[in-house]
Amino acid sequence: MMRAILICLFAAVFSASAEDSKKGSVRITATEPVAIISGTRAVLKIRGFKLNEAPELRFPNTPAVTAEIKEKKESPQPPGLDNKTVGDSQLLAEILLPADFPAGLLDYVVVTPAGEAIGKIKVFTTDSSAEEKEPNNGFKEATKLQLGISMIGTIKGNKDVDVYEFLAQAGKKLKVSVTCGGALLMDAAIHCYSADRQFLAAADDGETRDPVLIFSTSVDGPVYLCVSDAHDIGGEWHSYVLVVEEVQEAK
Ligand SMILES: [Ca+2]
Ligand SMILES: [Ca+2]
Repeated sequence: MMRAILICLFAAVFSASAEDSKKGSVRITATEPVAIISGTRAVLKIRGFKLNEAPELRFPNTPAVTAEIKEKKESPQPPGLDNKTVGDSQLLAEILLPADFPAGLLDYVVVTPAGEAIGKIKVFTTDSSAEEKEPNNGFKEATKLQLGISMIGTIKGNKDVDVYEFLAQAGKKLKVSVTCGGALLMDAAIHCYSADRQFLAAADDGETRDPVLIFSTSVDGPVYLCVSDAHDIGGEWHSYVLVVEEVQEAK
């Protein structure tokens, strides 16, 4: 009798945990790149759990956007990270975004036999975004940055640093933010320097591992921003968006 009860209990627990694992394990951990551009045929990689079983990627709120899954596979283990945390599978899809698609967030759903995973990807227009220009590892090679324009960059390899230059006005409060495609895989940090290469400010983690820095300069002139990974790790899951905006003071 006792044996039968134990067997029943074991079967119930096993069945519940198998069901939980089936339901709860579809998850997105990162996209690469971190943003896509309207009017382009974008190649988007999505990383997570159970994504290599996905037959479909769809856009529930935007039927004009179409996608074709080109590749599904198990993800290689990134250096210094554990696939149990950062996701062990990925898919690659080609996405066609209409030219008049507005900047904002695009909702998407990865459909798998084990359930659905819901995600959002940033969409920029060509005139609201720019791309970093390598080489940009030093002050002399800095990529020029304009306030309010979203700069898409990548920490391409270990110890890569991306340096940007923009013109600041004395006393104007500025907000610098870096958003990664997957903060589990990339731990972005910002360091900020004056025209004469003096350290001004730095940020590593904000509300998440993505940094936000608010500061102002005492003189007009160029300011340098260095974006890096806090652990000096770079690679294929390390794209980010950098934006510098003026903070509007409350009246
Ligand atoms: Ca660089
Ligand atoms: Ca960070």
